[in-house]
Amino acid sequence: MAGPIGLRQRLAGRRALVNGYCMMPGAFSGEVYARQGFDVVTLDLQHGLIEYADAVRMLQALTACDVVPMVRVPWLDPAIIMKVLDAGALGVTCPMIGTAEQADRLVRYVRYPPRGERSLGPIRAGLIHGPGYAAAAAESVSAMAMIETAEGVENVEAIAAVPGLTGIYIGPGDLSLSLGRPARLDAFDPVVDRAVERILAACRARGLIAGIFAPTPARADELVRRGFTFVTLNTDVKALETQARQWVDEYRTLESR
Ligand code: 3PY
Ligand code: MG
Repeated sequence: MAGPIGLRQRLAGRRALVNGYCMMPGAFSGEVYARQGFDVVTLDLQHGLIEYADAVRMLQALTACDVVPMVRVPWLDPAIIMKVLDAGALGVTCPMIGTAEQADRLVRYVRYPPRGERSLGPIRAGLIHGPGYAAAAAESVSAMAMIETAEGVENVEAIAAVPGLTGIYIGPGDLSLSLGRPARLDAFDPVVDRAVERILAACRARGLIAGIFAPTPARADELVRRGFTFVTLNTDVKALETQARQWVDEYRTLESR
């Protein structure tokens, strides 16, 4: 029996995966967002307003949608990583990975023995992804390490060499701040750009998924043409904010004629 469709399976034959970030708690808002054509939807438990119980309901909603469900965990903490995987997330993105030792811990929390130390009990994951879930987990469940500090950049080649890592995801905001540069997401400062290039090269050398956040579709396209294979198109909050503001402004203009 074929295993679940995780990031690698979804990427096969495509140039890049388009990811949507959910910051808002709510099964319905998550479902609406997940039905807009994204390949992947990531529930953000780091900066988003989503708690674990919200995440479970949102993962239930995502099961009815054609997306790979991912979670950005708040930190490198085995408890929350294992809980969201047991609840059905097909991978985690972990912020602020700075060393190969931290990347190795991430992989160990995501992978079952012998490679890792994930505890066996995929209570919802087994139910929805099928009886072969645990056997297929090494292929279908992703471990994405976020590199977003100067330390992470310095160690990126060693991080990329950690066996069992699926990919690296760049947080350009934190990375810019850590490098002492303004956090610009639309066009990188040259120092940030060099760091981004080094991370991309390390991913390419190891055949890892290379992910990054993009504030606009044009920027996402630029980054994919540069070689990224996973691109986040802003967030659900920004989508709501932008569209609502545009409608109101448009109406005010019409009203004032
Ligand atoms: C950052 O830009 O720091 C991020 O974490 C984006 O997801
Ligand atoms: Mg960040």
